[in-house]
Amino acid sequence: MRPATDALIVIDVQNDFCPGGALAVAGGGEIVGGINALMTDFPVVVLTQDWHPGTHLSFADNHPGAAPYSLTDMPYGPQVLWPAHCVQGTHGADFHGALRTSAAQMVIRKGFRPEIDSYSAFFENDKVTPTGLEGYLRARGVGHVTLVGLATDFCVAYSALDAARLGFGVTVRGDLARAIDLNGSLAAARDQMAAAGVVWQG
Ligand code: VGL
Ligand code: ZN
Repeated sequence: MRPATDALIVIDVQNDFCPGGALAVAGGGEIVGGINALMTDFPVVVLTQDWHPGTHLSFADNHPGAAPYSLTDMPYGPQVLWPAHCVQGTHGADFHGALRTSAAQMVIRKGFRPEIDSYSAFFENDKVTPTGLEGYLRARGVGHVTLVGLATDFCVAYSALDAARLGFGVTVRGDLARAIDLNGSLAAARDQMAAAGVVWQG
């Protein structure tokens, strides 16, 4: 077991991000076994769950005429328009069936406000609205977070960058994460994480 100050944050290992899902990430299902095994090493385990209302403005369907994966301008900056995914209460929003969810003490839901997306586990995409995860981790005395899950270049990377900005030590297990890789987003995310001092393993 790692020290009491070490947390594992499992990002969005949900059906819609796995093969067969609405926003499937290639290889998304193959990381589940390794994540389950890693959970046993950590005293603090948190899961995040992308949790959108059907009216969410990150969905291309809610912008008539807009194509999935195109960009739009939101008050907080550019926003990719995604296929509808992880709609609250649907099978797509459920965790992957093999994920050992019982090992987690905390589930953070994010992206529930229709007008703002939330990639990061810490802040919504305006970079100021908190999810509550920082307070939870600090209250439990956490100083270092290890991140795994989906997708490497969106929710994992945004979470890693926010964690580093908040002063946590941050490791991303690249072998237990998979990327969407939209227009070079994986290379850009890896550069930003490296510049922020995030340790990449795997
Ligand atoms: C994610 C796109 C939209 C992710 C969530 O989990 O990386 N990506 N919503
Ligand atoms: Zn989403």
